[in-house]
Amino acid sequence: MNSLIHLVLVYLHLFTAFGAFNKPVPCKSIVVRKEIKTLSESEWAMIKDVIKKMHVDGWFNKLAKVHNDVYNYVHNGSIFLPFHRLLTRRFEEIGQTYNPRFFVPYWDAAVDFKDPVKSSIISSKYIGTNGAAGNCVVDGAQANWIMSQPNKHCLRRKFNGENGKIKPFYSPEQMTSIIQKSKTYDKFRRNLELSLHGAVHMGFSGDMTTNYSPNDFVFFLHHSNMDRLYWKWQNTDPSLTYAYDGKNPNRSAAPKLSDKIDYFNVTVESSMHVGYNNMCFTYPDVVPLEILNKKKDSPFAKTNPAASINKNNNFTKALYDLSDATKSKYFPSTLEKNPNPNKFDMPVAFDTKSVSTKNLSLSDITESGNSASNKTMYHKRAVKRIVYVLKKKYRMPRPPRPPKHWYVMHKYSEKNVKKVLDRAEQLIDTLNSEGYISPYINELQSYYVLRRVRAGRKPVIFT
Ligand SMILES: [Cu+2]
Repeated sequence: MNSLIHLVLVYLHLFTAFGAFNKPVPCKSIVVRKEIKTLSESEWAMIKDVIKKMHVDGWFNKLAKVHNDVYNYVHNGSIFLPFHRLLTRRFEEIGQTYNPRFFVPYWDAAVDFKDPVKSSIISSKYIGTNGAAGNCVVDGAQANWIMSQPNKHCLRRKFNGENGKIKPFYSPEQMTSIIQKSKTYDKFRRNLELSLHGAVHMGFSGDMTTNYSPNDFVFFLHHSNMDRLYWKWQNTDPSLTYAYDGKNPNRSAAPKLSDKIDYFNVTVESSMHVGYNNMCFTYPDVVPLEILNKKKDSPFAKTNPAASINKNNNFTKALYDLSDATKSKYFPSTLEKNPNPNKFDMPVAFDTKSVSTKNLSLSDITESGNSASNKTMYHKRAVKRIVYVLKKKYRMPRPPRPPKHWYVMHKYSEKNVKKVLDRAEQLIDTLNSEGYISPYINELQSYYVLRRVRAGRKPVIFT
């Protein structure tokens, strides 16, 4: 008898334990969140039209208030990524009630790391430029918007650099290293939140450095990108898809997958699996594991994720030229035979506005009077000259350290921030000391020039 009761109890226990992990429900259709620079004219016009209507109907104000109400809980802790995934998705779902084709594009700000204001995104065609009088935004998709949270004011931006510039962001190389090196969820969350996440908020300032940052559409473009990097990391290994550990501020218990996310009243677990449970979106350069594993009936089947993306392109190859010591310390996946494509975030990105043909002219890097018969000599001298010019001119910059009020506002521990940023700076210094030229520097062509000459071909200026 006793053993029967025991058996029943064990059965019940197993049953409830199994029941606690709800089987994710696949999405019927999935929207692909494209990079903002890759949108067609009509796609961008549609998105601009939808966000304008959302603003008129008060949705920006509502979501900015939500973000403020839960601010101290959803930053500086484990719930940071699931909460912002849900907030961005909620914004997208509301937008889809205005136009079913709506999606939240992402802005890969890392690509524009060196001199962010040169990005074509920061222009009247896209999201507008720095605030004018009173720091009010007067051009772009949100020109002259008046916000009501926390009180009536113009949407504000006050770029953090000198002369209307934005100080450097973290690079795609840094993001790639974070993806490859973060072995636990909380390490990944911390590396992302404290680096590129903070740098973009601080770069724009104005509303972007208040609790009401969703007032600025840049917030959603940026968090779409944060979410892309998170979803990418989740797909680097099956054990990471549902990984969740660390600590949450203002909560004593350890974070659990069954935790409800404040305001949205859904569990962390149900938001984890993109492509399921209303998380009906993906990104063009994330290859879900189920696609890599050729799972049948995947909700991603129609989104055509390119399995080879980012793995073999010329930008990724730049990392393979680094020394073995640097590769094993910062980019261990470059030493793998057949790495998972999600372990790289080095997209081929070519911003026509920021590529200057003036910065490096042919006469800067070649010498006149070379003949084909003097090829070896010519290449040797050309390489030497190019390396000299490039190394001096095109070092990767260190992003600025956050100011004191940023730590205080987020309740970040100064020690933790220092640890993350020290390591980030070590990578930048290492790359510079190896003479690495990032393909994302604005003078992108110089990189190709160098590669061509090293390969023994005549340098060509790309225009
Ligand atoms: Cu936030």
